[in-house]
Amino acid sequence: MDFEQAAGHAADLVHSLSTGARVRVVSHSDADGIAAAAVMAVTLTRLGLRHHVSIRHTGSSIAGGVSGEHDLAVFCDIGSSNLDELNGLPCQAILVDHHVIDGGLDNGINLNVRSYGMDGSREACGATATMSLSLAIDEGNLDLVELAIAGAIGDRQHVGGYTGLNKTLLDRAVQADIIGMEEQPVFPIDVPLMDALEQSIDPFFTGFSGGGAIRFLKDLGLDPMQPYTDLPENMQKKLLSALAVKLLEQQAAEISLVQTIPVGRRYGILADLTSRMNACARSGSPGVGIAMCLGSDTAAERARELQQGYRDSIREQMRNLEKEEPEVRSHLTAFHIRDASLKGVAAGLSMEYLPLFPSDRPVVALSPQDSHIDISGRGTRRLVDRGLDLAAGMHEAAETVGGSGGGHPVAAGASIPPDREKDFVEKLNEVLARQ
Ligand SMILES: [Mn+2]
Repeated sequence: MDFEQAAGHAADLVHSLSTGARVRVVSHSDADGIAAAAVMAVTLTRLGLRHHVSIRHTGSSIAGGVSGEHDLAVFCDIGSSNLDELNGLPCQAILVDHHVIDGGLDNGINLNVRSYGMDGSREACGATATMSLSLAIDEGNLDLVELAIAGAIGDRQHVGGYTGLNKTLLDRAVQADIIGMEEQPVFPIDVPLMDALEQSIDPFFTGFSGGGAIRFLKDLGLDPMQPYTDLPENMQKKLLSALAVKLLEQQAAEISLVQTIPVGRRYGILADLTSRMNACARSGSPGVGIAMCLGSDTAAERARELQQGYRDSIREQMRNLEKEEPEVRSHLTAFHIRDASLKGVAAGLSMEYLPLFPSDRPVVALSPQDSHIDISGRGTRRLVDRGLDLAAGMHEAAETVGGSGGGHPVAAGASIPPDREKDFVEKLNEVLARQ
């Protein structure tokens, strides 16, 4: 059976429910999960089915709240490592996921894309898989595809270009004029340039705080208060090339300042929608993210505030790192960070944009807690192509010092005892050297 057929069967199961039936939707606490939950919620609403959405973290019990009163449970972007739990449910389940699945679902329909030969790390995410189910239920749901693509961006599946199911859905959306592919600078274009540049996180410009951005703009003969959109074309070009030189000077790994990006007719720049969903998830308010996707203006406003707060803390972290000298080893760069929730994103951005963090080796952020040290590592796709496997490295190095670790080749984490930091970094450097 192929994925589309299986989605058809799952759609039949949903259609077989009588009006007023109760459906439980369980989804994952990240941007992809929020997008998937929103797609599923709207799909069920349009069918007149009562439903309740819960957002859960991986690693915990996820099916709590599903009871005999429910006629169906749909798990989006989560559940593939909870098969025992799913198989023991008092009602049937549909599993729509893209995470590694170990075992089988014999209490419903498995729509994990990996079970149908798709690459769950690049070709399909929880939200695009859920979108397929939604389309199998009703082709008229194609208008929800903006959410699905925003979910794929949340799981960074757009990096290197859309492929597989993600591409199929994006192409359909473009053809139906629901999404437009537009060439846009990577910084905000409708706010004063000084703010756009000073507040930019990806790319991150060093030295742009405390008036640095204003001086840079004045040196170019530009009015810092003018938004990019108001500049004549020749001045836009002048600014872009000056910024490219600036990024070269700070030895940035990535210097493309203009990108062709998906812009939704309803939600606008989809990466921006993703960033708002992400901020909601990280601040423990996934419900705000879902409500925003469902069209609530109050929720959209709150999500903006959360996004702003999250971006502020990342920027502050990057400004601090700018002044810090990291520990550069032969095969990794390590630094300390106080706020553990920012360690992953700070590791990734520092490697890309800070001159003292070499872009040819992974970055490891260590965040000392009361009883242990929380660790995040980030690599690049290029390094992974050359043999880097951070998950294996973190696992081995953490085990050696009595901790635990794992994740993905390009992004991994570990937790180790408080006094074993030196040994851990030493061991990890050694393992990465072997790779
Ligand atoms: Mn996902």
